[in-house]
Amino acid sequence: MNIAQKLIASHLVSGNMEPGEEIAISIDQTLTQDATGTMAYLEFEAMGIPKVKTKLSVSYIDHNTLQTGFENADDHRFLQTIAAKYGLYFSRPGNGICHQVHLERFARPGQTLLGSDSHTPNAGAVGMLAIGAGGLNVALAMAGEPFYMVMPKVMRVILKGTCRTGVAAKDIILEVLRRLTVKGGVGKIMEYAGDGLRELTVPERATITNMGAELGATSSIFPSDEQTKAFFKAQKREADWTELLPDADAVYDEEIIIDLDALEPLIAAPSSPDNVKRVKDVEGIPVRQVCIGSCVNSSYSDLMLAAQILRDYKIHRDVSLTISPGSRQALRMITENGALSNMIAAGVRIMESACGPCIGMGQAPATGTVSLRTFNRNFPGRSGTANDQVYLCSPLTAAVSAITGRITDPRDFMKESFTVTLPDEFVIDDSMIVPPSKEPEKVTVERGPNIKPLPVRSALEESLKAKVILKVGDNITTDDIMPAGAKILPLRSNIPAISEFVFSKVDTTFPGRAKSSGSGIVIGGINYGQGSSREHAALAPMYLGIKVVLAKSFARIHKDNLINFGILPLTVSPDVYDSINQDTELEFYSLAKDVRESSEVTFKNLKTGETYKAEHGLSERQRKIILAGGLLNCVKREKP
Ligand code: MIC
Ligand code: SF4
Repeated sequence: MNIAQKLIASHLVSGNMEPGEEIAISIDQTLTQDATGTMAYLEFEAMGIPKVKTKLSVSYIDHNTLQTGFENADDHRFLQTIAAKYGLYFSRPGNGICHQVHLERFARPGQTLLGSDSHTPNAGAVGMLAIGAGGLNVALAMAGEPFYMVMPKVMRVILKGTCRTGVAAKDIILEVLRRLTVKGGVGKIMEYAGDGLRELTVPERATITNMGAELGATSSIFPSDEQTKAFFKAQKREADWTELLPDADAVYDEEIIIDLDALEPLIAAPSSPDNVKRVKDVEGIPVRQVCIGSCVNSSYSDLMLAAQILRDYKIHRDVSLTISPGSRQALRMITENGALSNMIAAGVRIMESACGPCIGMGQAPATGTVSLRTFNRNFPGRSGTANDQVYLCSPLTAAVSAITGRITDPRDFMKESFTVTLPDEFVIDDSMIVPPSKEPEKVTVERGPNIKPLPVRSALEESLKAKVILKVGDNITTDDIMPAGAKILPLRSNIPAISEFVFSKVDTTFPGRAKSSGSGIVIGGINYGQGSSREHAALAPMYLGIKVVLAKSFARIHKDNLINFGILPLTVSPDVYDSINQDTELEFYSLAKDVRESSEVTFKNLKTGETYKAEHGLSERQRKIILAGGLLNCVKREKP
């Protein structure tokens, strides 16, 4: 078996491990972050379970740390008290980004992790099967329920050789994205192998597994080997380490080979992580902002790479360079070894250890200017500026370009080769991780006015007549459906308020039109709902009356979220897509019956009289959820 199969087999609760079949696996650990966590814990509370049933569950605060009003602070209090009451560890604001801290302090080879954030596969860097999911799925895992998913194919990515000077781990994953695109990983686990792994440290591996999310992959995983052991030793967690390797005769469904010796510095141009070019091809473009950080490139090693380049230089006068350390551990280490001081001397702006600019929490770039970021996503407008031009690159390319003021190939700039070796010992200080209360019955959950109850949908209609409220194209992201950023993100615990922003970057009239129609439909192209795990991209449209989403294909997490909140995802052919327009009225005359009894749903275009068929492809379990109007209704109904 390969590593992915070993991990699935050792956690399999039901189903056959045949690619495409629905399986269920047990979950050892969960993580949530604040922007998805408030809903996840409201959902968990609704299940009426006194204590989490996982081996370990951690609640992090890292997204909503810009407290411009009471909302985020209210959420923090709610999350801290709920963690204390229900048996969770709580990582306080300022302690770092969930994926970085989890890797450092909690991830374990051989275990499973479910996180309400799409970059949860970051922990795959240490041989953990780590999967991103909607908050409700994470809530169920905390309640001891298994996680259901389609058995993925396993793609072996063989890394050969060693990266040359100026080439970093980020360039490896950008190369994978260049070859496979943002939908190339859908239904797959990416498993890394080859002699190139020998030199690749855990933080570098995490850059690669983290951005597997941009491929649409279910997860990404590395073996747990000597490099992993060295990382655990340096984190003073040697006892948590176990070896995990593929069998010598392991079989894979697909395979690609990357020759690291031949790899060049790469960059994802606006506005998609798969719009990958050679840095050389875009060299010279003036840059006004450079941001180093986000969960993909904010480790101690990433910051040290940048610090070594910036030493003895000043940042170009037209460039604003920010750094957001991924964790307090990383921040303390660069503080104690003097690297931070060098960076301050060079002119960096220091942000807190949090997601920050990656999710538009400050640092929106100036109009019409280029922002170079070490982040993982450059979806349109995500930075907070309309028509933004965000490029994604390695910390090397970012630091060098901050000095020159133009996109620069680090190989032309670096006089010497900089390598950052894994420290023998990381600074260990878990004082900002609060353990669960020993007297949970005495803890009162604090609920400020920003915490609003969860809306629920009624059972699926027997028949439905509804208008298409919006028609969109391919690769629509959840940032398009439910934007984030400093203004909208604080409303994550308040569905009525946040629903006013659904599709606001695409069509500001959407919420009003959907609400006044009472029932509505959205139609999209390929890979609908790619990107984040935010269930608000399903919950808020459901609140506005959206009942069905028609698309040529769906991204995994978003499809699950739609089902969880009772919106029926239907796959349509390109012909059907072409013949349906915005405002077309459709009639589903036997909707519930079709879902119950067939794998297809029949519906009619009331304008042209044409009749169509669309696949729902739902498993027995998913049919029940849709018919009940969502997963919470099922869970409640099953309770005695
Ligand atoms: C993201 O990077 O888009 C986020 C913000 O971390 C999301 C989660 C969210 O929307 O809260 C993700 O990646 O799942
Ligand atoms: Fe935070 Fe950005 Fe990572 Fe999402 S991708 S978890 S917003 S740092």
